[in-house]
Amino acid sequence: MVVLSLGTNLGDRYANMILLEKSVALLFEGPIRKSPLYETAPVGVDESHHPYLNRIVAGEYHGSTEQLLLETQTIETRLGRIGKGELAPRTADIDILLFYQEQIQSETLTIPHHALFDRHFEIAGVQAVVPEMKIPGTSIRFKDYEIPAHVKTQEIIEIEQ
Ligand code: PH2
Ligand code: MG
Ligand code: MG
Repeated sequence: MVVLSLGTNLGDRYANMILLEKSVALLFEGPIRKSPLYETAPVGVDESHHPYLNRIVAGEYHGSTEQLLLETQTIETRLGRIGKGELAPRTADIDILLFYQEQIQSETLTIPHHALFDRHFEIAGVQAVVPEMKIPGTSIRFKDYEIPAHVKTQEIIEIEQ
């Protein structure tokens, strides 16, 4: 399974999220698994930024990690993301959280995502969509991973299924 985080904190966030979901569904082979829709405080950025809508999705992908990165960046650009600033508010943000059991540290990619275990919505969303998946490099399943207390304090609101 490949697991992505979809995010938006600018403009019509609900419309942006629907477009993100539709675009990503075309990348995956077969059915797509979706977490609840979360509203989350921006993490790692200026606190004045708008809250994000985030949803974690999973599916099968038959290309390479680099191909997936290019395809997700193309979707971000098409949905109006301006520039590549990691910390800027954005209409469309797609982060690659997991790519099967791969562990990658390259110039362009860090997989699992560098903040996966530090962001409450990311880890909760992964547990919702791929509970049986093993944390890469370990024999621990995500459903058995206990989220540390300091991460759980980040507020996430479940808006809808
Ligand atoms: N993405 C970031 C930085 N901060 N905060 C939230 N809540 N959601 C995000 O998707 C997010 C973020 C960079 O990709
Ligand atoms: Mg993000
Ligand atoms: Mg991002």
